[in-house]
Amino acid sequence: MRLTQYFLPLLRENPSEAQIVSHRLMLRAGMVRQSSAGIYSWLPLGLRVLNRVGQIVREEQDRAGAQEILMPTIQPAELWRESGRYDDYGKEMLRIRDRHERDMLYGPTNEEQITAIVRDAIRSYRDLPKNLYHIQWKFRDEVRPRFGVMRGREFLMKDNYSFDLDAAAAKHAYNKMFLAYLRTFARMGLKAIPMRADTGPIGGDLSHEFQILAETGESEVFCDRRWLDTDILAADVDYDSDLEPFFRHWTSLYAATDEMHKPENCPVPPEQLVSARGIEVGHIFYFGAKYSKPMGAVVTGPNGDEVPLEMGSYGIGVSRLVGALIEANHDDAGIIWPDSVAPFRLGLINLRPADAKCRAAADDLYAKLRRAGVEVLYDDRDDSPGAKFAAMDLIGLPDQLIIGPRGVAAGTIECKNRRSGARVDLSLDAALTRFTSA
Ligand code: P5A
Repeated sequence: MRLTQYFLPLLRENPSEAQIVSHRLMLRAGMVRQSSAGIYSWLPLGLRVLNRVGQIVREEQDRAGAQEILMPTIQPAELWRESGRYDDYGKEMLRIRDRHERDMLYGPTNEEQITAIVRDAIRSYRDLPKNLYHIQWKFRDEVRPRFGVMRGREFLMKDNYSFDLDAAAAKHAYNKMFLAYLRTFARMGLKAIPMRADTGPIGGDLSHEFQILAETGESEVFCDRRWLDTDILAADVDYDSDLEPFFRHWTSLYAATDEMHKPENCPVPPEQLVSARGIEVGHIFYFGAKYSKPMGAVVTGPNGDEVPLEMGSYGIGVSRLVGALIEANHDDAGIIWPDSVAPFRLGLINLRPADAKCRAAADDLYAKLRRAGVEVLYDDRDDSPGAKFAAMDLIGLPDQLIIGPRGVAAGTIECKNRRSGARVDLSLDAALTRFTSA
């Protein structure tokens, strides 16, 4: 993509409304613009990251055996009256009346909707297990939307729902998602610690939040100091094997959110306990028959008796992750994207677009990289070198290739790694090979 053609409205100054670094950088790097409180438009650069995050989430859901669907954002109120949550949910729910005076709502979550779909389609235990997910916008009329996309009112969530015959099978489904979440966040280069958590309005009694430790986190969290030195690897475990030992291993070190942490019962001695702030990027729940029972979602079991479906639900804050990734990956000059979620793999800077030789060399390299399938953002603007360096550092692509008159005369190009700052001069061919052979 040529920068002269790209819609990338960068801001030089820090926007005064942004209190935390990710919000500031998302606005300055032209990723999002606020539409109203807690509601954002995603611009080309931001949408690329959002889609890449969504794609990693999707691949790990598919790997774990969940199947993608797409449910609507607008739901009928009757479904929520069936479960009893219509009144419980309070002012967070955006209620809408259609032209026929029917009560509708903009979904804050989809437990009721999916339970109705599965109830109407599944009759026998032989149809189980099932696990269905979607990536869809939600609306919660939060009292205090803040920190940009971190606590929005409209936000993108991956949510999925598991359906099983009995508690043991449902726990296996929970364990699968537990593993899938560890893998998902690890692939983004994030250390998300699973913590025992409160279940709030979703319900049930088994629940884990996945928390990234960050000063700007909204929740207070507690964990064993040893978590700080633990590498959470993208473990490759067979999803069909017994996952209990795996689950026990990853929950053996203490970690709990504020609501669950009771100092008097904490097994970790005070000197070994870390108290920190966390960003909740995922939350999983096992709630058994909480929705299936009132909504009549039953199957015929092996003995011919009717049993309510055992359910769990599992959420990842896809749009929140974009902010969380920046909180975890930035410096004074701007964002530093991990390769796995970067909006473009490479930035190509032509320092002197007016110089015919520079232009020819840069255009040629750009064409070759594109032909090789490398995603490149090519700064072909007529601007000062300083402005170009600052813009490239701000948007944080993993590597930069810099072409200038001196290099062109010597047949070389400068290659700068955004994270380490390391610079090397390479021949044009070597630069091409470096980024096309991976
Ligand atoms: C699980 C999936 C649920 O809603 N129902 C379906 C369950 N869980 S949750 O914890 O309430 O939300 C799941 C994740 O969504 C993100 N999230 C938000 N992101 C941005 N702005 C918000 N206002 C917001 N609220 C929730 C979080 O990452 C959360 O873990």
